[in-house]
Amino acid sequence: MFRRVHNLRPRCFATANVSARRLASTKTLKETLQEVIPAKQEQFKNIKAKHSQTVVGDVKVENIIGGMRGLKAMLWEASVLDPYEGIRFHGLSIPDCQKQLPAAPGGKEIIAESMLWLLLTGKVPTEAETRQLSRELAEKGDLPAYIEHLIDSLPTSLHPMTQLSMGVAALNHDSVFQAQYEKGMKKSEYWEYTLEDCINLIARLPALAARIYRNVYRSGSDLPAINKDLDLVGNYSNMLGYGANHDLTEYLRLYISIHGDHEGGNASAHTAHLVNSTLSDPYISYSAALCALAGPLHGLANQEVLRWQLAMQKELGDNITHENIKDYLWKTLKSGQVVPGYGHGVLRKSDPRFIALQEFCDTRPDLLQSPTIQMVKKTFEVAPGVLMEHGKTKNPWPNVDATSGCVLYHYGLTEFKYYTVIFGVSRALGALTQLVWARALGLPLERPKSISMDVLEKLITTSQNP
Ligand code: CMX
Repeated sequence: MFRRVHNLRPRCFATANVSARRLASTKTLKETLQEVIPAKQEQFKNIKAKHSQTVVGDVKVENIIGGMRGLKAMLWEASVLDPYEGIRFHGLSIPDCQKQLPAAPGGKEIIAESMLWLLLTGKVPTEAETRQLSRELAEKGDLPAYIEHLIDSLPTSLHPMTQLSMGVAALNHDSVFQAQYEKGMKKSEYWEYTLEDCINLIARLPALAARIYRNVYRSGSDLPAINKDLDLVGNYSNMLGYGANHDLTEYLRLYISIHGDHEGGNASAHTAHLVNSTLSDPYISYSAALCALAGPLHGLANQEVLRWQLAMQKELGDNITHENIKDYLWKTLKSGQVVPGYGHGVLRKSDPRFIALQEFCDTRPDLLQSPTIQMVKKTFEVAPGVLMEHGKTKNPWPNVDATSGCVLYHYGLTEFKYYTVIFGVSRALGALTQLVWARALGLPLERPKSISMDVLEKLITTSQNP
């Protein structure tokens, strides 16, 4: 499945508790997984055998009626989200990843392949491993003809996210997991075929997403062929038609990498996990996840931020001051709408992904001059104060979507209905790789208990009068 190359460079393990360096020949992704899975299976077995009845938290009524916020009820190995510090991928913060994960040749930003490797194995890949994975993804990246026909037959007025979800679902025609399941594979083999499907899907997402873009916004113009020497996002940028813009390609690399995973409880990752727990294959599991991502409280927020910012720009004209942004924010809130790009289900500080993207802008003079980016900055200077005064949101600080789309807009990728599709290409890194772990650990069908309000009231009475 993967080609083996040899490399005697020292390589570090990323997991927080493993800082050892070792000398080793370069492994394939599957070989690396075969190495790390037994220890994790042992850890899981031990927890299950010794601690199944240990109480590690309690369930409050607010958890039941409040969308299960804060309820620790799901295993997810790739990342942990601290409300104040933000995301860590296998113990590495975003700045750690920016220092340690390989970039593209000639580039500086993290690439999807190195993040994918980290999320899946918990290890920082070597340069050679990263290039090897890039080549494998490029070799597997072409779309089957039936998918091209399907996508080309859709009305261009159909939302790009609906098209993406349909295309991903239809790719399950080639699911090896499904084929092997029908033949009667062993449970211990589930993860291997899940891995194969996940890698094939991640490889094909750029061509699928780019085809949707070309059909909807470029009259169905032809896509360039996949360049086997380029990384996944380099090819994606090329296929979208922006490959000549090095800065945009670098931005897409950074954005797609750091947006790849955000714990397991977010709506898209959780949906993939839930659907896959029924042993639906990774394609239809991720197709369902994309439907969750398409909601304005989740992934569609980056589209909504742009729409909101442009409406503000139109109304306020050239003379935008802190004072009139404040008035505009109040107008939004008083009309009963949310301020897109602000607030979060878990975070209680500015999102480090927002900070990383802002830092990217700070290194490019053209972005610093951009009226849209300047407005993001000015809004950031005012919005938290307004939201605090408004007093509803638990987190008045910006999330990643407060800025992500505005940079794309500046670089000429102005079709903001498409932005969530880019998020969909990105979120596959986390949501799909963790399906491999769910199957390797043999996690069961997910099936929480629901109760009615009458039952809840009885439970409340019993707990108040024990
Ligand atoms: N503007 C106005 N009101 C907001 C708000 C915002 N940005 N964020 C939260 N609130 C409101 C909620 O609507 C809720 O009001 P009600 O009590 O009337 O229902 C109240 O504040 C409490 O909400 P919360 O507990 O702080 O936030 P939730 O966990 O319920 O929701 C989120 C989180 C992201 C959906 C919410 O902050 C929001 O709607 N933000 C704007 C949309 C957005 O940017 N989404 C992208 C999230 C990033 C991602 O998907 O990764």
